[in-house]
Amino acid sequence: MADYQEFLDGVDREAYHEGEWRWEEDGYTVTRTYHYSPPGCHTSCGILLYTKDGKVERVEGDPLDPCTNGKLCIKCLTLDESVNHPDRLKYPMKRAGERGENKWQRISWDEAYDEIEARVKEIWETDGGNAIICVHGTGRNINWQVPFFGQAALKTPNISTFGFTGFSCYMPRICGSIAPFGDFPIVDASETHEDRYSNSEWVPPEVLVVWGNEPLASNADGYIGHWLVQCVQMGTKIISIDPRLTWWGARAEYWLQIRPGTDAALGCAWLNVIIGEGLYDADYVASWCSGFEELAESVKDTTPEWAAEICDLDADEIRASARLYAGAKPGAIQWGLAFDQQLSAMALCLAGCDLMALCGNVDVPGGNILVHNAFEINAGYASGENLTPAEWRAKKLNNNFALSVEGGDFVAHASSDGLLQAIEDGFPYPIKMMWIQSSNTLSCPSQDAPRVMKAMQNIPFIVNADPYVTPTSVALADIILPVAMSAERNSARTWWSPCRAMVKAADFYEAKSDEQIILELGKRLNPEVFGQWETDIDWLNWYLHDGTGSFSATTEATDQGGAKNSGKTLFTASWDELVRDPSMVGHCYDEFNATYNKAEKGMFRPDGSVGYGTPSGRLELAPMLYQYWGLSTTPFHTEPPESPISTPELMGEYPLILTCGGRSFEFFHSEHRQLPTMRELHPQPRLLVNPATAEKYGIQDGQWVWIENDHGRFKQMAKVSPVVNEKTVHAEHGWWFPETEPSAPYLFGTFESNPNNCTKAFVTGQGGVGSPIKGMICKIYPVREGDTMPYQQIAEAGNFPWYEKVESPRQDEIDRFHAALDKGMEFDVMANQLVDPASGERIDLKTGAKAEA
Ligand SMILES: Nc1nc2c(c(=O)[nH]1)N[C@H]1C(S)=C(S)[C@@H](COP(=O)(O)OP(=O)(O)OC[C@H]3O[C@@H](n4cnc5c(=O)[nH]c(N)nc54)[C@H](O)[C@@H]3O)O[C@H]1N2
Ligand SMILES: Nc1nc2c(c(=O)[nH]1)N[C@H]1C(S)=C(S)[C@@H](COP(=O)(O)OP(=O)(O)OC[C@H]3O[C@@H](n4cnc5c(=O)[nH]c(N)nc54)[C@H](O)[C@@H]3O)O[C@H]1N2
Ligand code: SF4
Ligand SMILES: [Mo]
Repeated sequence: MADYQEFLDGVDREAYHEGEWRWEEDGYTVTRTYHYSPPGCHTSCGILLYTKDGKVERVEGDPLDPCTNGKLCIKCLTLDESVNHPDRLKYPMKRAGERGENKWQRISWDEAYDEIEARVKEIWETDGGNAIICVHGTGRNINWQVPFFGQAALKTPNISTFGFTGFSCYMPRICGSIAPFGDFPIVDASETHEDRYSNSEWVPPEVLVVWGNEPLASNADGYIGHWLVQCVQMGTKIISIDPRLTWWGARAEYWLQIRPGTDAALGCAWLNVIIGEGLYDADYVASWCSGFEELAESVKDTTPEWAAEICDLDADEIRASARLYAGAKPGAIQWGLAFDQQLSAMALCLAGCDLMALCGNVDVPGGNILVHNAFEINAGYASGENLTPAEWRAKKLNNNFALSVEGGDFVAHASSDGLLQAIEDGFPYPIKMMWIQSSNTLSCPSQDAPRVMKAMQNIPFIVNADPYVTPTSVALADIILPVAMSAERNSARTWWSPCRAMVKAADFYEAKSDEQIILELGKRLNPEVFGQWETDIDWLNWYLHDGTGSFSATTEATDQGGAKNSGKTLFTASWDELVRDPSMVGHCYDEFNATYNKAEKGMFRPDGSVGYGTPSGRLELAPMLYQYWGLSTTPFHTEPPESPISTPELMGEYPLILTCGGRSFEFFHSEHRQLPTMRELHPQPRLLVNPATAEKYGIQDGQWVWIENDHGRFKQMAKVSPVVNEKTVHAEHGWWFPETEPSAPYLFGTFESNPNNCTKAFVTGQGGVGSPIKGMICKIYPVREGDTMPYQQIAEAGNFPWYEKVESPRQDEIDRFHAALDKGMEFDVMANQLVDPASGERIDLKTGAKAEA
């Protein structure tokens, strides 16, 4: 497809019913729409759904869709398998036995709603809305819906991806770019233009740095990987920074096989070369950036030789690759999850932004463009904030409550560690209910999964809304609600551009869409707000036209720096028109995102003045917001907590570096494990092991091996391959085995292959952000008959024999809290003081000293 015009000319537009959203063909009804979760994905691609009698029978890519040009991944091509699967949850169910027994009784939606309504209202009376935790997973099609529900209906500020220490997905990159840039950068592969690769202003990046991301398998964060393949076909050169050889590394000018968890050192070294050799765009920096002196001073000693030692790279390659990026006009950086899953998260994100800014690659064609959600349709964490009563909102369990970090509350989510602490210790107050919508908490996001399961057993009431029965449901839920999949759902979304609509083409038993469930329950819990909307489509129209608030996950960032909280969207058509109008048929591009050099045009600042959406109006190489948040204002490297450098004494026992979670084409996190096609292609979890390492430890290709650290162990099947080096192994995440025993303690084998037996809660980087998921150490050895399996071990002893619990960094305060409560004192959460109800005397929890009210 390198010649895009040739591709377009080759498509028979009439045969594909251009301008039509639905037609009849060979006995099928064909619906032109977009896929978005469930089943999960971060993006949404143009599909043609072939249905018969309300059932999906076939799916094709839509070649007339400008976002994707008819290309689909295997997950969408086999959508019929996931939507029609017999394991799907068909009716609302209530637990009939003990938790874990997998005994359920079918109930009606009304019965389910009655019970949920009664429990929520009781908690409001006794403990306040803050005693409810509202849980969502990654950026599926619930991003704006579930937070709004949590705030406006459950009336809680405690909304988060529970279990996921350090906000270690995307939040670091969002906060880390909002601070220096005021907006979020993505690589310009022409995706904001409807005429795509033939757009007259657009050019492909000259050099693309693919860094801690595998865009082809992950299509992560609203970004589709094959856009970048098209760029490569048009001449873009690649630098791959990845411990694993990927499609990108195999085609790269430089493949930097970095030691996991050390990227910030490499970032500092690139900055050192680019500043030291004068390779940056001096005019641009003088006109548009601030903080250059401070940055230059901070990286003057972080030489390639210094970084080579830390990163296990060659100094000359570091230097040469830095020169290649700096010399490119334009250069672009495609960053990924590895940025968030290390202790250096915030510093590394800043290094990435500093590189983009220094080289003049921000908001230029083929560089890193700064984007908003199309038409400023920005409902998100802020959209329902004011609907939570202020007293409960103030009790959000952010890092101030939870951790020892100073700097506090700059991420919109509640802190997972704060929540874990509240559940485990009742500190600063007990948790009474958990609402889970779109997360398989036990199998996927929870760091230290066995600990999290044990903690969740303390929560009196748990509801899980999911299309499938999951290990989390069986182990912990009291009510489970069947969720409609995307082919059964009316919805709309913007994650960047264009705005897209999903339209219902099928039905599945009593499953309801996320929007319907939220609306129906919302009407019971907060009729004043949810009573405005009669149907899901009314609510979608609100989203398209009025659903304001900020996309940004940072409350502070949007108050301080961003220009995104515009208060009104610019979209004027109705949801119905978006779906049906021949000029749109499901998508609509906006002007803001298609415009380059927006700072010159006064498009970032609320008052229309020239500049970026930062406090100073400049690209802040040493951001003021970092200072305000209590973070270092220049990039620096933090060594992983366990590594050859931090803990040489442990390397005898755990000689290998462990990274995990690289995405595969077949699965989205813990999803898709039921599907025959996926399991045929990818039957078991794979541990990548270098041939020399395999030989050293007596491991054969295809053999089950234990991966073990000082915390726990899990087993995966060795895939002996040279794509990782001798020192490193790479494990997969999200595995459970729907074909196996559901009930406890086995729980579909959710602990057997879970790398999160080995990850830890309460271990975070600066600001309480980032955790070292992608940079651990381990040993590997073959699984032998008679070995104790993780599920047995966890059932019998709660965790592994050599398990070391990481306590909260504020354990002394928790102990003081409990001692005081035992003596009949009360806790004033907002003042962080213990109060003697008889005398009125107050003690500061932090210091233990007497305090004033
Ligand atoms: N070791 C390790 N652990 C990791 C990672 C890693 O790299 N390594 N990655 C982490 C990352 S980045 C993230 S974001 C988390 C993700 O964690 P989660 O987002 O919690 O992912 P899942 O466990 O797949 O849970 C999703 C559940 O939601 C259901 N679902 C899918 N779509 C929808 C929908 O539209 N509506 C509703 N109601 N339900 C839906 C699915 O059936 C599934 O059961 O995992 C983290 N865990
Ligand atoms: N098919 C599929 N797509 C998905 C998901 C899924 O589960 N399945 N999950 C979604 C979610 S929530 C997310 S966050 C994204 C994540 O998607 P990506 O951002 O692409 O992240 P990963 O696939 O975890 O890892 C990307 C690359 O980082 C490399 N890597 C590992 N450790 C390090 C390190 O320390 N430094 C560097 N530089 N590289 C390292 C891995 O080898 C891998 O090739 O994908 C989203 N899309
Ligand atoms: S990126 Fe792949 S899985 Fe996601 S919507 Fe597009 S085709 Fe489907
Ligand atoms: Mo993620």
